[in-house]
Amino acid sequence: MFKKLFEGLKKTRDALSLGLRTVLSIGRDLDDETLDRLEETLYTADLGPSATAMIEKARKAYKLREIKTTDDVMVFLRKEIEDRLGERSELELRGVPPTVVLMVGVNGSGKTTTIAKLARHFTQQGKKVVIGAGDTFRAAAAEQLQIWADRVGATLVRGKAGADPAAVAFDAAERAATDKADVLLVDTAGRLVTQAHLMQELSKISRVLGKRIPGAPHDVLLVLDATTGQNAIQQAEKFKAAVPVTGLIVAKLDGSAKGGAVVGIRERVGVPVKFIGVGEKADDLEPFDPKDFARSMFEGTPT
Ligand SMILES: Nc1nc2c(ncn2[C@@H]2O[C@H](COP(=O)(O)OP(=O)(O)OP(=O)(O)O)[C@@H](O)[C@H]2O)c(=O)[nH]1
Ligand SMILES: [Mg+2]
Repeated sequence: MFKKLFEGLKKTRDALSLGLRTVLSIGRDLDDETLDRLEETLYTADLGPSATAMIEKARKAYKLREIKTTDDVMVFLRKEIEDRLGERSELELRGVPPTVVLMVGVNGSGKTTTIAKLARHFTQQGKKVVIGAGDTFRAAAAEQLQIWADRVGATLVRGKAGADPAAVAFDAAERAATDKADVLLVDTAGRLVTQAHLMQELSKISRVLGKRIPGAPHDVLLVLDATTGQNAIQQAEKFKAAVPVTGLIVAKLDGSAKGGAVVGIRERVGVPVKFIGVGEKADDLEPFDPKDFARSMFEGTPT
């Protein structure tokens, strides 16, 4: 399990490694210049403002002689990253099925692929999964999902091309309820955060689900593209204003050297990261583990 995360973070680790190795090769004793250099290095993996904040803290600890060596500072930074990422937070199914999960995000962030991965995650646990093809905007979207649904053993509920996505969501909720499914995963079309009417459409889909299944959607997952880096923070704020986002999924971590942005995103958005996507296949999804994440980023440095 840990291996996939480790491989997924390869580009990020590569971005960090030269700088970290240089710092660590300087010698045992820490100084201000080395801390500056570390800050720059963290920026190469898109840690952004979190890098500045962490180095500030490290500088204070250094002044107080709490950390003295380059080894100490690596341990310090890893712990900082872990703390900033928060506790591990899993996607849990409720006692009363179905648990309804609404997937939202900008165009191409990885929503549909992530639905397929989640469907597989649950069917493998013997759960009954219904998927709602709420992206009625692109004709190919339902086709893409049908192939995935067949492959992972989930039931797909789809509407006609151009149908009201909220109506499809309602039908899918109906089906999930009558079939006594454990999980309903609802896909939505990608949208720009500036498209006000499309952002409102998400609230409508959310409301309609709640009309058929009490408390639904129980989770609203925002899928972010890791290659977006720090900009994902603004995206998340806009989605949070439209729907009650309960978790983040950072997809395409494998294709990004900006994995460090996850730290800032988690901190600033204030919503836990539930999963990370580390590839295009159905099993390239991992529950997010802050400890493993920090460990993978800094692999090869003193512990
Ligand atoms: N490498 C990699 N590619 C991914 C990952 N997740 C999704 N992709 C790819 O990203 C592209 C877009 O994925 P989709 O799942 O269609 O994205 P979407 O958010 O549903 O897109 P729209 O519905 O058009 O908004 C596809 O080519 C996927 O194979 C991932 O974790 N890693
Ligand atoms: Mg899609």
